[in-house]
Amino acid sequence: MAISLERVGEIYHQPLLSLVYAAQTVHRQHHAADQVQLCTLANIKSGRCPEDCRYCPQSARYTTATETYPLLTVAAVQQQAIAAKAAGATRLCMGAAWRSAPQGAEFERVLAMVRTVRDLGMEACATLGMLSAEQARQLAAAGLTAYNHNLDTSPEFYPEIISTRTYDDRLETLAHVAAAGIQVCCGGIVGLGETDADRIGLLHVLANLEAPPTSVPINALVPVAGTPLADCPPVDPLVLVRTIATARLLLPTARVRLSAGRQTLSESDHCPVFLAGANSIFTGDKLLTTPNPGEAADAALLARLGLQPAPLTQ
Ligand code: SAM
Ligand code: DTB
Ligand code: SF4
Repeated sequence: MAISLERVGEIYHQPLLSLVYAAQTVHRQHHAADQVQLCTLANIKSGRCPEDCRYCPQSARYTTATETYPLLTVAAVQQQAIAAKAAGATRLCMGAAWRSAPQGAEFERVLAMVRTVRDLGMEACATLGMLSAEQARQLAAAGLTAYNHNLDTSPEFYPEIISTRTYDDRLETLAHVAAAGIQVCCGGIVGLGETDADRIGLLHVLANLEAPPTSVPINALVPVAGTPLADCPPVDPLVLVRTIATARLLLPTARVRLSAGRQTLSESDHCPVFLAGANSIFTGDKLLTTPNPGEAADAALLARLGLQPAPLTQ
């Protein structure tokens, strides 16, 4: 059932405590209250990306201190998956700085990576840029659990952030992913200079996708020196809370992932975000290229809040 933009705005703008209470109520109807899914990122191909996403340290258009390297070997990714699993992660998300997934030997190697991660008994997610329908089918056949492809912000604000591809390009790949039977992982970023209306616009699109996302990463911008958004002010943690609570209410059964940007959130800042319905995080000391809290800090966070790592569900 389609939900109107106006209704999403009403949900988002209600008094914060009422919003969080409603989100937590819905959360408890569909999820274990004190469990959080642990996912780990592997940057399988770093930097030199032809796209111009203004937030991204991996775009070739900007001069950043980011390490660049070509596609890793299957063995290297297997090692990362084993280490992530030993640290409690149940999902490995493999990211590549491509505009579109390549054809040929490199794509075959990615398929082998997916099979390797699945053979370890982990969920496998990939984010490789745009996909053809055939590539989506091949990833599905290799056992890919989910494909991450973010819409980032509202359709109106999108051209201010990325000029080298369109919102419709993104929607097309999401349709290929869904048609292949792969779970859709799709979310966005807060702190890009967008307004409440843009956050509402993104959430409205996500809630009305033909195949709604089963996981929704909400990133807080990590400002990186050399990118056009390097000087964006830090996002208000309560904006993050409002965005996540609205996502929880619109997509009750999805995993809502508190993604990039946790490094600058205190333990106390994390608490209302989980209360708002976030039930997944990225663990490890690195995201793709930027720092993340790391194993010891996250173990302390989970212990302090009494949260348990969620067991594998499939
Ligand atoms: N190149 C592929 C693509 O863009 O779809 C996959 C990798 S890309 C780095 C994955 C996502 O990371 C982006 O869609 C964006 O939402 C997020 N991201 C990238 N840089 C970020 C930053 N500095 N802060 C927060 N999120 C970021
Ligand atoms: C997502 O939404 N966030 C992750 C994952 N999907 C691929 C990536 C965050 C990247 C943050 C910036 C960096 O470390 O390069
Ligand atoms: Fe490339 Fe993805 Fe970064 Fe955009 S977000 S520049 S597509 S790696």
